[in-house]
Amino acid sequence: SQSPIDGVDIARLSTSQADFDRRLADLLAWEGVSDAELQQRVDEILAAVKCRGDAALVEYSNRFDRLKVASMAELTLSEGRLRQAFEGLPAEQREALSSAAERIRAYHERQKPESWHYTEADGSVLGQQVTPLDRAGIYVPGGKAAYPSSVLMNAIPAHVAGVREIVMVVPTPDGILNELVLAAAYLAGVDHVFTIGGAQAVAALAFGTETVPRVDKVVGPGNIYVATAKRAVFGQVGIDMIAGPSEILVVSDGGTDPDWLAMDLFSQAEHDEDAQALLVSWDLDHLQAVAASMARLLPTLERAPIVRKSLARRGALIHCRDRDEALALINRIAPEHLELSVANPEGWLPGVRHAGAIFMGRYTAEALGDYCAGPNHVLPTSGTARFSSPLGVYDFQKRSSIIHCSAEGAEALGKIASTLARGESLTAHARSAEYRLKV
Ligand code: HSO
Ligand code: ZN
Repeated sequence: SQSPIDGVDIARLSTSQADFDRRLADLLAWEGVSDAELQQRVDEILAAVKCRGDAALVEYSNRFDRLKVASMAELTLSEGRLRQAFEGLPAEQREALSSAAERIRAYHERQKPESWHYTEADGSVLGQQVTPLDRAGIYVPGGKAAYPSSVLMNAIPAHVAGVREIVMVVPTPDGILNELVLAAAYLAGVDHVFTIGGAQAVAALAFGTETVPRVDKVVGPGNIYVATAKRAVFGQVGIDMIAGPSEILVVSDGGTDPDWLAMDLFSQAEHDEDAQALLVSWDLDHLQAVAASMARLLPTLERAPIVRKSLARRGALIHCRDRDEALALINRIAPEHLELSVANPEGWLPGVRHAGAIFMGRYTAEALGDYCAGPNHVLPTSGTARFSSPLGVYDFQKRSSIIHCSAEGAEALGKIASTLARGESLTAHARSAEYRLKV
């Protein structure tokens, strides 16, 4: 049921088709595989950086990024260099980046969780203290995948969380620096920037070297080497998610301009040949109208070849019976981005259980959220919105439990603890609790 006659090669599905469930499952399937050979190469790189530090970083950077540097000093950017990048931007870019940063900061300020405590009748105090990580490492991909907006989205929540030191790594293939990326690092409050990348950069952040400070958590997207390295160092350090290709699910009631929706779908499809753009509607004529818009607009895109592939590989126009069936599809797909292009999006919200970010109404293009609305654009992909959340301030903090017993409290708890401890045959535990009993 592909219809290249319409000029756009994209799957047409209908929930009434007998094989709909299987076809949808095939479309959604995504595995970021790394084979045994790749795993082994990554392990070698991690081991080399762990034992030879800076020397290994210099060698790998020369080899993989085609550089000719002699020491880590040449792979270190000063704060002055970041400021210079910011000040050197054309005014329009500088202002856009600054307003985006301000809005992202304001949104994340609201996310800050409070420490809390309560006092019991006997004067004992119980609570939870929230503290930031000491150091966070941010991986920024190089080359064409380098997104300044992602620098803001990763570094600002860390900064708002109160992280003391933010270390950024970004590869510079052939020595090419991205000025917008450096400017974003300057705005977001990044403390150190090293122009290294790949598995070796993840290793440097996780283990530390003579020059690169060891961090407590590594965040940020990367290619398959970076993802494999992040998986491997997890446990020694924290990591964020391992992100899959970008996805969008648009649900339309038929009342939005088809050209707008076509471009919304393209906006995610242009990220990647494996990106996923899905449109769901119960209005068949509307689906047809969006398909016609897509056919007309696709040739006008800069990244038409990528969009074409992504739509043919993983895109779909899905016809469903009604609003309830659309909601069921949303929750089954658990999309990274959900656009509710409908008349009364608030009415839908209580029914949406799984989605990374929800874009409400006809005017909220997903692209606004990618850059500047305020919420984070680092979101759970590949159905992981079932159990995880957008990157946020909470990812750069942890919680400590607080227990402060009064003499009376120690008495009451001591009896319970000693009984349970004796039940576990842990008598030192029992006696430690009993010492504090008055009788
Ligand atoms: N849509 C991407 C983020 C992004 N878009 C960056 C443009 N630049 C996250 O899924
Ligand atoms: Zn995007």
